[in-house]
Amino acid sequence: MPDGRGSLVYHVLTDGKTVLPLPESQDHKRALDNDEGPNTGGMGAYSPAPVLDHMLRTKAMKEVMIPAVQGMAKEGTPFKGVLYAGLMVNKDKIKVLEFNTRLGDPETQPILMRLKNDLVPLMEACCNGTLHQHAVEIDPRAAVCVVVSAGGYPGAYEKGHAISGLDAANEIKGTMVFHAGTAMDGDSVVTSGGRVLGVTSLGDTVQQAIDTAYAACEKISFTDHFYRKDIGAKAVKRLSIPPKVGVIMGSDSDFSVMEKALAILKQFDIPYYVTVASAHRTPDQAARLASQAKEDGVQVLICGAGHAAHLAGVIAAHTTLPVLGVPIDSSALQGLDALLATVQMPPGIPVSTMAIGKSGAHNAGIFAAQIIGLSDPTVAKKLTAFKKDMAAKVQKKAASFA
Ligand code: C2R
Repeated sequence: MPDGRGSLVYHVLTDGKTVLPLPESQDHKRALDNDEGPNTGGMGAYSPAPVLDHMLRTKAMKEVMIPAVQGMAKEGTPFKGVLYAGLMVNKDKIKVLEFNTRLGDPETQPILMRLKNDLVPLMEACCNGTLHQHAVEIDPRAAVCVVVSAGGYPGAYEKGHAISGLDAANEIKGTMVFHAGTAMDGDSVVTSGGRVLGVTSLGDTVQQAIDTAYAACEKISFTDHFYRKDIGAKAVKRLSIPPKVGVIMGSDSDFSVMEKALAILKQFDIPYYVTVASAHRTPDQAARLASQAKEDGVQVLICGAGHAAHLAGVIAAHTTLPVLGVPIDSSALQGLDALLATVQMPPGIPVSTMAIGKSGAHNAGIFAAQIIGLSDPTVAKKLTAFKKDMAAKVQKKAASFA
């Protein structure tokens, strides 16, 4: 199972004040399949990158991109344009590898395929300081770019070979061939660089985008051309892992609390899904999620809701899986209403109720890990290490008072 580690590229547009995220993108630096061979400028990319889920995307904005833009403004050197961050994800943590002040290649090709806006007005708004008047519209589909290179790249390679099949590739639905190292020789397009073309396709799923991009690559030919055959394979692998925990929130407004549960699940490498459903507002969908969960391989459901929180109870009514309830402090009663509504279930419908708010969400994550740890020795081992680490931290605090 992928372990929640990975590097990717995150771009934002900014006028120095407003920061608008573009979709993340993951590139492939090595020349050959399975990340073998020498380093290159990039042999392909895909977007979205499943290693960066909603929680980490929010974190990347809050902890990296917005502070960077605000920091530069505060120092009297506001930055306007595209800010690129190379990020390293490690479970629930994000570190910055590098910043660039441009779009990256070939990460940009999938991003531009998913960007529904015209880029020019956005760039003008970056210059004019009017970015707050714009919203970035993203195509939810996946995009995959395969870089078609000259034989020998990243070492010595020949130039000037005629390229055939460009029109046929561009005619494939949802496909665009980006030129990187090409030139005109009379009427024909010839190679003039190492990374010659970025063949990029959209698909309803990552697999569909991969299949379409490779079908387009097959139309293209020039002397000694080559490309990696495994672009996007990591995303497909990651997406194929079934979730073991379902995290259901009564509203998206509960996210800042429920992300504490997600951080713990990430620390334990427990795959989860997170969604919004309401016993009040979407009762059929809530019931459907609950009845389906066990069949999908989910082992525990965590429900977070505020106000008169009926969510955990209704979910528990429709499943035999253990349900953990997190009362959320979103109402004038600061979570007491949600606590009573969640904990006071009638006999026959147990909901294991956590504390109100963030500490409850944190504990729900640990509790879910404990349930999974009963049949998963790897998670059980991590729980033991987690407890030891917690005890060591307390001892360190105690020592500071000695
Ligand atoms: P909005 O912020 O969407 O108005 O929601 C949510 O969990 C949230 O804390 C306000 C609060 O209403 C809660 N809610 C429930 C349920 N559905 C939404 N308690 C439910 O099904 O119990």
